[in-house]
Amino acid sequence: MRTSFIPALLIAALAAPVGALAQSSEGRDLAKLAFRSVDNAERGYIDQGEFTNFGSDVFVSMDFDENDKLSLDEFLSWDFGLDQVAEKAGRAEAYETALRVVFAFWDRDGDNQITRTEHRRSLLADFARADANDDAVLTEKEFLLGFSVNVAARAAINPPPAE
Ligand SMILES: [Ca+2]
Ligand SMILES: [Ca+2]
Ligand SMILES: [Ca+2]
Repeated sequence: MRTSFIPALLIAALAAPVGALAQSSEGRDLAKLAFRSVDNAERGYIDQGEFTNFGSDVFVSMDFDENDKLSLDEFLSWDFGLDQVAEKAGRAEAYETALRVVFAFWDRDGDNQITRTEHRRSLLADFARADANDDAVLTEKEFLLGFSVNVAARAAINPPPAE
């Protein structure tokens, strides 16, 4: 099914640039596929409409009980596709912690539910933050480096060396 398949690709791509998949051509292919999935108009960049439309698909696929809110359980039990990568790297716990951080970040009023409005606002804020050169579109690089879910998952699975 499209809505559950694409997010798995999206998250699988997160590790591709610097993570456990970095050495494999499979990882690079996944990264390209994920970006193209969001890049609906196939222009080589993502605009805000594509980004929020994609986010809305993801929201629906996560909202298991269809109450228009995401609980932490729904958020954590959703198959991000990176679970196995984290497991292999011995980072399953850090990965789950990263997902909890993203959940808390998006749950703006702290009531342990992410509403559609909170989700949409968070994605818009993420889009603005990821758009490093402020040209209102995200390149593949901006998307992978700047989107909060990507950043959190990458940090969990492939943490930067301690200083
Ligand atoms: Ca729900
Ligand atoms: Ca909330
Ligand atoms: Ca940009």
